[in-house]
Amino acid sequence: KGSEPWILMVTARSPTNIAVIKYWGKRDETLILPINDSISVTLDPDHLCTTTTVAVSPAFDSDRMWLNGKEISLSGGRYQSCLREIRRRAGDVEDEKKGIRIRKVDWERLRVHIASYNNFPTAAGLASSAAGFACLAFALAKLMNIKEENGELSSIARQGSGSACRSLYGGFVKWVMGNDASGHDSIAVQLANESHWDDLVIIIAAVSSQQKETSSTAGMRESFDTSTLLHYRSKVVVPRRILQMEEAIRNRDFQSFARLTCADSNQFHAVCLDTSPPIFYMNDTSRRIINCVERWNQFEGTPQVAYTYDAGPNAVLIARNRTAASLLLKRLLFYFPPSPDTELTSYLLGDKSI
Ligand code: 2P0
Repeated sequence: KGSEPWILMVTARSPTNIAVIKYWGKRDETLILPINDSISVTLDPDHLCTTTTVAVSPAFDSDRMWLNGKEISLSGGRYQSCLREIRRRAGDVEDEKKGIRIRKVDWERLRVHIASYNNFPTAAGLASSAAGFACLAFALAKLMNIKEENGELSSIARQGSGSACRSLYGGFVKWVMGNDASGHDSIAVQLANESHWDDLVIIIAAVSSQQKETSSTAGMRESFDTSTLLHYRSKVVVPRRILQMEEAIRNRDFQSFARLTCADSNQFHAVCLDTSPPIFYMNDTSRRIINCVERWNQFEGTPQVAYTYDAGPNAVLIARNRTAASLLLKRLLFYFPPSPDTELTSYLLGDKSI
């Protein structure tokens, strides 16, 4: 109003996701295009999520960002890609109450401020960039009045961090690798929403608070360059598994879901071992948890729990229902009594109590 500088803000929240068919390896590092499709489960937004506020004002003279209260540089290629792609699609914005009118062309000169918070402890070693870039793309798109069409937003989040594109949807999500060199068809699609299979209970066993030694970005580059298993996996194994996983999810077939989830996690870690020099993301505790789950599933005759591990030692355990989840928690607490370095947290897909 008048000559007073105005400010327009949007706040969004985005959960992280856990891949059950893993993404590992890029065919284009700048556009972040993967060498295979992947499938993930998006966690309940009440847990492991990022909250981001984006603001625009004529008083701002540069793009700036704060992460958990500390200013970080936006000069990296990934932030720049996201900001450029978002600005290119910006639309007209009008706020009658505040008397603000921003035209499409104005967005090129207007600067934004971004404040982002993760609600999960960094000590848990689960600080994923997935929730962060999904939230950033979503909040900026709302601020700049961008119409979401054909997964375009997921394609922008993807350019921040590959796995981020899957966090724009709830439930079960597939990141379609696409074929085009431009990356416009490398987008996320929802396979089933969060209520489709709400018996499942996700438990995260944080077994180490240490930071991983090899980042995902560097790790997958090294695997791409040196592991023959990775190329066999992406061409032969994953395409088949994707179809089987889609069917298992459609039919809520836990036996197939668990078999595929565990097999894919194990193959991903086998690829890491097949990389030169080898990458070790799991530790002894991770392997002991695998043993514990495998033995229990074998004893029951039918799988009760699936395990999956990302680029770190923490176990993500998916129980078939609440009964299996409470039995699992009891077992874990018995075999791995709490110590300052272990932490158990349960994340439910549907109901919020266990
Ligand atoms: C996944 N991970 O599908 C796989 C499984 C880790 C193991 O996506 O370089 O942080 O930013 O695209 O997305 C981690 O990789 O890597 C990851 P960039 P990102 O969830």
